[in-house]
Amino acid sequence: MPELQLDGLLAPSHHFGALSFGNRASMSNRGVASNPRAAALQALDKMAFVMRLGVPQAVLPPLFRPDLNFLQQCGFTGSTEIILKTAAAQEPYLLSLAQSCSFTWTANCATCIPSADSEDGKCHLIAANLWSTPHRALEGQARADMLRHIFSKQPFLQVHDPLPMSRALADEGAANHHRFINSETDRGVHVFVHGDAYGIPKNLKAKKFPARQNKQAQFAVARLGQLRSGQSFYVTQNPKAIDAGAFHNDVVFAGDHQRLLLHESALIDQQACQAAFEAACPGLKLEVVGKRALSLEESVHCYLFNAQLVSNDQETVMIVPQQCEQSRPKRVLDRLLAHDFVDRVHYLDLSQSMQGGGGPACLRLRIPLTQDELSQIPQGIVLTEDKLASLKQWVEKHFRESLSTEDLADPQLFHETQTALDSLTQLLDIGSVYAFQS
Ligand code: SUG
Repeated sequence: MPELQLDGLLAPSHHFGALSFGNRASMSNRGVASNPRAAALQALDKMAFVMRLGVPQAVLPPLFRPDLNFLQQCGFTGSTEIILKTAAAQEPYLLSLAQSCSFTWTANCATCIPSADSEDGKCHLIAANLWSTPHRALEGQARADMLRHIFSKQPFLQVHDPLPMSRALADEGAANHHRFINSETDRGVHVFVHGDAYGIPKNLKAKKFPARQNKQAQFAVARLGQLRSGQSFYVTQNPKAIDAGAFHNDVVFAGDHQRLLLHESALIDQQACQAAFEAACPGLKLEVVGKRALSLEESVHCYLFNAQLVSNDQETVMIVPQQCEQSRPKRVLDRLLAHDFVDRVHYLDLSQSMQGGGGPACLRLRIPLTQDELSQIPQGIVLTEDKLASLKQWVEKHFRESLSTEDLADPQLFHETQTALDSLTQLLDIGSVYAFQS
């Protein structure tokens, strides 16, 4: 099954709001000016690299920001200009939430149960509610609506609304989900990783930072996606990893359908989990990195485990952030090459995303599709060389090179965003998506 890589585009209000408690990069960039243009171009460079390997690559349009509805629900009234100005003066934090572009980390937008693994033979995308952080909690329903709009003519694909907004069902999408393939049956083997669960013993709970993924949410996701029974594991994140800043499992766990790379402190009962994964996926290439080679803190700093693994007929490439070029992570990567875990390592500058705590794998949602399903994906969102050139021009025309938190109330930024998103929907040929277009 080919795997579509769906990457989210940014909106012009990309900024560092220090909005994610437990995400060390986010917490340490409070007040730092962002570069929305560089952020969008860096994300496009990654997509270009993947596309040129021959891997199907598509783009997901941004959500509209600011979320004016949210600000209105918080009691701000009047014209857009007045709402922005009053919110900036009285509640700059709420304005930052409303202007957040964290939806760019598309791994969090949904969990995919592909048609090969579902009872009804449909591909299911279950949008995540992102309950755990106040800014990301504003994304879920809007993402579901957008996915439904884009895939409205694809009857093989069903988009589900996010789970109810409740701590008991906190869900962060594919960042805590992995799919292997059993090479003997060709069926998917799903691994759901949670940090919280109803009745979880105290010693399995993170102490310093919140666990964002709830196990009951993952049971619900599997039910909604009609996941065939007998193909899934529900395993627990090591609280030490969460407390070290691995707020999502994909900060310490990477792989593809036949490879797994993980930190030795990623999971509870890790030895038993590894044995179970190996039994379920004969031929699984498994690499465990010990804390002596790379501590949890170093892993969270360089995001080596947030590698995006992509393959074509010739090679498997591991895309990692350029922070991994430092000597200790590089030594780990050199060892992986020596073990033939992958054929090549590609270092990329994703500094703007990394400042928000997002690496290569965070930026994409994997959607395994049959060839037939893939051929039905709306061509407007599929990346080609021509579309890439147009998207680069679009970014250069509409995105600023510097944005501070004070700029978030600038009415001009609001107008720039409207113009940018209006022209994007034309460029991608996806009709009217945003409320202001209707
Ligand atoms: O949810 N950062 C995101 C990073 C998400 C990374 N995704 C995966 N690991 N799959 C988050 O914490 C930072 C926003 C800010 O500080 O302005 C932020 O939302």
